[in-house]
Amino acid sequence: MADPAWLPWPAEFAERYRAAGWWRGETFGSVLRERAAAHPDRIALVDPTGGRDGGRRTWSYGELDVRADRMAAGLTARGILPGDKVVVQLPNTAEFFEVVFALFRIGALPVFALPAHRRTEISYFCSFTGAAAYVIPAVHGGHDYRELAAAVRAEVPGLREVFVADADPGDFTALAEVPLDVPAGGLGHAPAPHDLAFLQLSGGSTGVPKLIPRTHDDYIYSLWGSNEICGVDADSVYLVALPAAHNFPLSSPGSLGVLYAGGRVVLCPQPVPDVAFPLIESEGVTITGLVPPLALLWTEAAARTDRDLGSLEVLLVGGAKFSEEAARRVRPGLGCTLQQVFGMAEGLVNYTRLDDPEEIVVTTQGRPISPDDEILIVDDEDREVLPGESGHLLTRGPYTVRGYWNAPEHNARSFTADGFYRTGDIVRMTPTGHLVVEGRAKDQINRGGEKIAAEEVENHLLAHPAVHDANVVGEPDPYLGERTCAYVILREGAGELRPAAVKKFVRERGLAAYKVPDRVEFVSAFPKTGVGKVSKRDLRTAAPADAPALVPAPPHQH
Ligand code: OOB
Repeated sequence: MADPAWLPWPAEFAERYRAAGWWRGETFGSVLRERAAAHPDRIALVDPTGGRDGGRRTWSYGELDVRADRMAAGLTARGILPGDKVVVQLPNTAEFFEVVFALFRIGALPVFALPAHRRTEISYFCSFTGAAAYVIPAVHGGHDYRELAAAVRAEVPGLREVFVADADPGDFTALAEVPLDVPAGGLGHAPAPHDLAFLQLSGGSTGVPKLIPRTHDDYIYSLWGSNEICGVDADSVYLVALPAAHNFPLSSPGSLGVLYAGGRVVLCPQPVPDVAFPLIESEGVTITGLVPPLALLWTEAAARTDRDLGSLEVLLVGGAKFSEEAARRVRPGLGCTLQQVFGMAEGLVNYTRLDDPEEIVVTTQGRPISPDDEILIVDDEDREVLPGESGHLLTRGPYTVRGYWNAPEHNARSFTADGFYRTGDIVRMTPTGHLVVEGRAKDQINRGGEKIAAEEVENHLLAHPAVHDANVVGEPDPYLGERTCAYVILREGAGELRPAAVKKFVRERGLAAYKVPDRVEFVSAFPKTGVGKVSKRDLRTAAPADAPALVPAPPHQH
């Protein structure tokens, strides 16, 4: 069923990708069915804290398959139909997979929210997609999602159902009450391989996040393509350390890649060494993926741990630039092979290969999955740069989308007329064909892998009655790589305002905590470019103490 808000690949490209064998004509629902038939008793999921007594729980492929069917039947009975959108905000628990595979079976589209998202983001996802339902934990990480759901419900009356993956659902429906026997004759509809499977979130550089429409065909290609490159097979044990819904731990090769291969997925409730290392030891984890700050933390902690990490063969690091020095420490520290991964939820994923020389592994961000990934590196006028020079990365290919969901204006800016995605990344290509990420042209802060659109935070700052103008930029941080600094000009006569009050204001607007500026600096003017626009580049390089371009604010404003 074609979604009118989605731009599919032009027919000649779709035919080419099918003929090349990249698109195999499978759906997530059919893949799970086949794996369950082939090896019903093999363990698919290990949820170390998900049991009734808070202990370890495992689901075999057969059990996951039956659960997905029953959940699909129950959701259908509650009016979730093919093409409906369902915002899924679940932590790293087995229920995440039960719900998501049930939606895949129905042909309803999960919209993948992160546990960190709050009222503003979730209300936007629900209203923008016209979501039929929203799925939450009761409490996670000290946050009560039922309160969040109540606030979202009040803002988005069209949201019909809230399901709570917990015994104590409050005013909503417990997920455990949903499953039903599948009616004779099945669910009545099975999605086609070229149909949309879900909407993924974009890191974004605009005022509101954009949604990325992915099909069964294209996403499944990125899974098995990743599996081949990362050596994932039925013996692989993948630890989901990052939030399960993020594209990296979901598909590079991630939980879905490992399930495709018939391997085992272990869910890690928190990505810290104290939680992850015992799981690596007890579950025999062979592969996992981390953002650079966590990779650093793990490498340091490995030197002091009593845990045996010997089963770990591959550590994937990506989401943000991994420094060469840190990359060099991975093998000696953790005793495993490093693979750098430079990917994006819009599609293109690059990996260093397992047999690449060490120098390439520590100094590049890899090369694309597919021979059909087209890479262009261009200057500001879209002309290709000379080989080895750096420029804007544009890409097109069998698992890179042709447009955001329901966003024609953004699409005109983010995609070229012939369908290349403008990644916003500045890269160069080495003679070996590997990409090195040199910087970013998009107005985004990459805070240790978490993406923050400057404009989104600026809009919230501008809503403060005392704020005249605001600019948000990234500044170097030794641990996160980058952190956010908000430069704020106060209104004349606004009186006193402290940085902490500005942060509190942003938090109370209902934004994810990682978007709250790390630092707030009051100024009386912004540095300008030659043509009189605010120069974010000068703001970025303006260290607080020696900022010649910045006129210090009058003392009463500090
Ligand atoms: C991953 O996906 P997103 O959508 O959260 O973010 C994509 C952006 C890229 O355009 C780039 O700016 C940055 O994140 N990025 C990297 C990087 N990996 C991602 N920048 C430098 N070095 C890297 N290794 O972040 C994502 C998706 C799939 C796999 C891995 C990461």
